[in-house]
Amino acid sequence: MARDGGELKLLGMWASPFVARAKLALQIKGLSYEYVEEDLGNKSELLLSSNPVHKLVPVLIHNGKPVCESSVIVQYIDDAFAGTGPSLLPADPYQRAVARFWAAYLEDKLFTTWIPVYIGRTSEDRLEAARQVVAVLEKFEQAFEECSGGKAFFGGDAAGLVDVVLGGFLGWLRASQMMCGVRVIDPAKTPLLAAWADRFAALDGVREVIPDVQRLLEYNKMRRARHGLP
Ligand SMILES: N[C@@H](CCC(=O)N[C@@H](CS)C(=O)NCC(=O)O)C(=O)O
Repeated sequence: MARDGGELKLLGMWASPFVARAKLALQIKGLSYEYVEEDLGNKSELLLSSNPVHKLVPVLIHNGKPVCESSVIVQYIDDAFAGTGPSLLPADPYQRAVARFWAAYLEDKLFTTWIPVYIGRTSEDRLEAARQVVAVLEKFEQAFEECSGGKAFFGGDAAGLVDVVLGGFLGWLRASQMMCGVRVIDPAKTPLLAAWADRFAALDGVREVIPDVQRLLEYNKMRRARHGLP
């Protein structure tokens, strides 16, 4: 039950950075919800009927109505529960636009550059992908410096949309070091983001939401073996 008495159900899969994003938004807003783990090899009827277009997790179901796409879900949570917990988006329209721009940057650049770290065939492919992830984060580090204005989070004193979007990836970014030998959130290259990562993970209930690195590594090994990757 959410605090407004409405029912919230999240369809997810534990290793998904997109699902982690939705969980983080719910956690930061202080909303309780029913979590349903999906078997993506055998999707439930509820998932297929709730997200008939993409058939992907996460799906948030609020009072029986489905909301799909993780970034849309995060913004929906903020709108639908505007009076509950901290706001994930700034009130000022320009600052909202800036937050949405950087959330979209992370969405477009980070995931696409990171994917070959996960499924690259050779260790060189994986290494090169990790170097590109570092470049994406270096660019983001500059934005973080400007937008946070020296405060703890991208959104200022409290975590917001951009923090949640990056935070959803944190488990996998931390796992990259063991996957390909490159520390992608490197205190030497992106010191502000390295400090941010520790601060973000220390927020109430956040550590429990970010998937465990060891479990992610085992999952990646299993997926690679299943796809005949070395
Ligand atoms: N753009 C989507 C991506 C969601 C996504 O890719 N979900 C994956 C799990 S990480 C999924 O459901 N995969 C199932 C499939 O590909 O059939 C979002 O942000 O919600």
